[in-house]
Amino acid sequence: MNKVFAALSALLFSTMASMAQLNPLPSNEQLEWYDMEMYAFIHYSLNTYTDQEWGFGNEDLQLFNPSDLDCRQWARVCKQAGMKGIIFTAKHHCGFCMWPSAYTDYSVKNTPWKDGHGDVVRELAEACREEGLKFGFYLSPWDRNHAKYGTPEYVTYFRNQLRELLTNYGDVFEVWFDGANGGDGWYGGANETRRIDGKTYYGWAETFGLIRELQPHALIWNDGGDRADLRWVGTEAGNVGETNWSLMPSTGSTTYEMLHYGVEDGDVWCPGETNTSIRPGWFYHETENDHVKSLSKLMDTYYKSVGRNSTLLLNFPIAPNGRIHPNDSLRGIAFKKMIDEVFKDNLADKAFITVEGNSTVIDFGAPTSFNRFVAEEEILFGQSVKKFTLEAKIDGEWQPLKDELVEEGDGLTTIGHRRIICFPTVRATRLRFTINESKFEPKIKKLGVYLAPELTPDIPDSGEKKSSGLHIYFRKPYMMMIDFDSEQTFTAFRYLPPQDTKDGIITHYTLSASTDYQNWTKLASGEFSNIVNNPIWQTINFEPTKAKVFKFEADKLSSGTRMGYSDIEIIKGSEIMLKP
Ligand code: FUL
Repeated sequence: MNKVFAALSALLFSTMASMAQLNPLPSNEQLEWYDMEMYAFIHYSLNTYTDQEWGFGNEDLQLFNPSDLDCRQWARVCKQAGMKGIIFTAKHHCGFCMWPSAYTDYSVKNTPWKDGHGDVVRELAEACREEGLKFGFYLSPWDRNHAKYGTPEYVTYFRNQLRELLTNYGDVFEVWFDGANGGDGWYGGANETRRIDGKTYYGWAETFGLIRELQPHALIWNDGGDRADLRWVGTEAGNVGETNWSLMPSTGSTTYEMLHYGVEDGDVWCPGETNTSIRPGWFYHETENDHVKSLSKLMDTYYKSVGRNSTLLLNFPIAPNGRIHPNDSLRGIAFKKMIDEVFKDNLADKAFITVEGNSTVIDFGAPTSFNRFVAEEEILFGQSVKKFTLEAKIDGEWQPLKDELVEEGDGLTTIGHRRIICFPTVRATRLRFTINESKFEPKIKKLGVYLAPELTPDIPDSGEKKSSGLHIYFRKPYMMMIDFDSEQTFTAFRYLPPQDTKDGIITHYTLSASTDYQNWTKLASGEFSNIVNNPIWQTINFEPTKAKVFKFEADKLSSGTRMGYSDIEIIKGSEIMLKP
């Protein structure tokens, strides 16, 4: 071995060893996981055929008979959308198993699909291997079908299923245990409510042990109990905190703040994975075909996940025919193209770079336009940076830049694996990046400066709607929730009904708001007159109200069973909308 190299490696090892005592470090699997950047969730189950998000556990097995199920199509679409792996709902809360489990009758083996000889998990694992994607699965701990749910016998059943999935389908990169646990369900006909303690009931230490033994390289995502390898970020809206530490305390309960921002002095490396769906729901609903997230929204999600020291787990639901709907696949592919477009040309590569103390100056030599900045820490040594600043030299003056995607402060705090800062386009000769505060000597691996194209509705496949920027989800088919990152003041709510069908048009409504998801204030209720014959924008004005979440309920529909919408807008501030 080259002498200099040997000396350097020895130094590196001793530095790493001494730092390991001070700060926790990521595992090799976690390092590889960051590099995946984006991977897909796939939600598919009996729910797909009952138009539900959560099945009760007694849904008819005869419903599962897709005409055209094609896991290769899923894998191809995901790959083209830039996804490096797929996590599949092998079993959702309804308990229906997408593989022929030996431990239950409630699985594909008793459906008409392939006369009971099919195995979706196998077909998908094989398709992933063929496309060079990693494979992982979601196994819901909560099982609304199982008669013994809530007793120790169920935990044995759960682990038996885990063993099947970990041993029969090749390498698994991630195992996902949903945090939704216990509540009402069919439970073998008992039809009752069962509560369990998600922290203790499943015996996580032993359950994790099984995974470590059978798939030592698999990462465990867990939100219900013992700290695993990856954490939830506290929301399904598609964003993690702009300050995002990859550390957590190894024991104890977690709060939203801990999940969303990580914990600076945590004693274990447990990075946040940002999960969200490409449409409002996790499962497919025909009424959502026009509500696939726009390119702007997906880019915003990318910046607020991959650009904030996290990864993006983006869900693609499967349609009843057994394929990803073209609206989702086209948007997913357009998303990947846009990411490539934004990051194709690193302006820093052609610039002259100097380091002056804690500052790095990127000198472009001539006025240059840019609107994105990227910094990466060498996290092999831990996560260090606590605060930095960015300045652009415009017309001979240093001007401070801030992250335009944050609501408070400048957003220039932690870096970690990758931090992307977005700001309006500036034309500057130089860019100065200064680290003001860090936990220990920081090591920056990469800097980047880019000029992203502006996203406008006229970009093909952009899918822009006013509701694109909102986080909308359904509690029930007639109850829409819209939540915001922070509490804000609002003055009006606007609803554009479906434009090409009368199904789902809301004729009578109730609108409520809350700051804590518990105490609700009714803002308005009433009738949208003549909405069926003239389906135009409807405006509900109300007194300026502080809210974090809105609940929009359909008290009556013109026809159909699920509320529909073409667009939604919520007006902030004191501006009053005029009734159309
Ligand atoms: C949630 C579940 O309850 C949803 O149905 C979905 O699977 C999502 C990814 O996690 O907690």
